[in-house]
Amino acid sequence: MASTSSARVIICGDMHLRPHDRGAFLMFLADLGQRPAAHLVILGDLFEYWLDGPVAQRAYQGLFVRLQALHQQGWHIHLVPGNRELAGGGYLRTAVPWHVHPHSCDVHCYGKRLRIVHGDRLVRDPGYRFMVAHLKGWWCMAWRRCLPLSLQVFIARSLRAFSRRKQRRVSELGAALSLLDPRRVQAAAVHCDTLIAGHIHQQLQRHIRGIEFVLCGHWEADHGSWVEVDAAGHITLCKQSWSLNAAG
Ligand SMILES: [Mn+2]
Repeated sequence: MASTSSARVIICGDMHLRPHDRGAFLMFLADLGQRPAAHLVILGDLFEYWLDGPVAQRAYQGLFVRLQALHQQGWHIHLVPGNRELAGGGYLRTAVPWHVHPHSCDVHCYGKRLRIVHGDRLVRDPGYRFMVAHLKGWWCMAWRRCLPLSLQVFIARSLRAFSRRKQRRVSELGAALSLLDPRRVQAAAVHCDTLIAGHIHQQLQRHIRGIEFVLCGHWEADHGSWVEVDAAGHITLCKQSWSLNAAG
């Protein structure tokens, strides 16, 4: 679907970029540089996994340079960290001059109140919630800092592989959407009209318990989907493919 040049807010997430990735999302950022400056909200899982430190900062330099260029052109960049950025710290916060919103980012357009979240808190997944609580515990943070980086990378990759296997099983069953908990959607949308999320890797717009609910989709190497909001608060679901031969 064509994108509108009058967009005031562009929302995207679930890029799952690997170090030195130069696929569709980086080309998308280059395309944004040709458009009038607006707000870009990245709603998490920008990275396949993020281990806070100089190694990660160097590995994603190509991405950060593109985001930095947008910032210099007047774009306001926001990050709502996802579950892949659970280990994010000072290096992530300062990698780009972006606004980091720990849980959600609220946007007001012509009296319409939009809330942007990653979406991991909207699904029924007790195992995942236990893991998040565990990873965010101070003792786990301290323990992780004592491990050599190679071991941290091994653990992060193992968790990713486990999560991918689980995701594959769920999508084979066509059950990703059934994990959505309407009560959680309702609770997350208190005091807002529209809730925009990612995490489920689907793009849709529907009403759940009286709330306009939008899933913004995800990114692969050669294509991606996102959401645009214009000055009047109209929401457009967008998707596009890029030729990888054109990758710079
Ligand atoms: Mn996620």
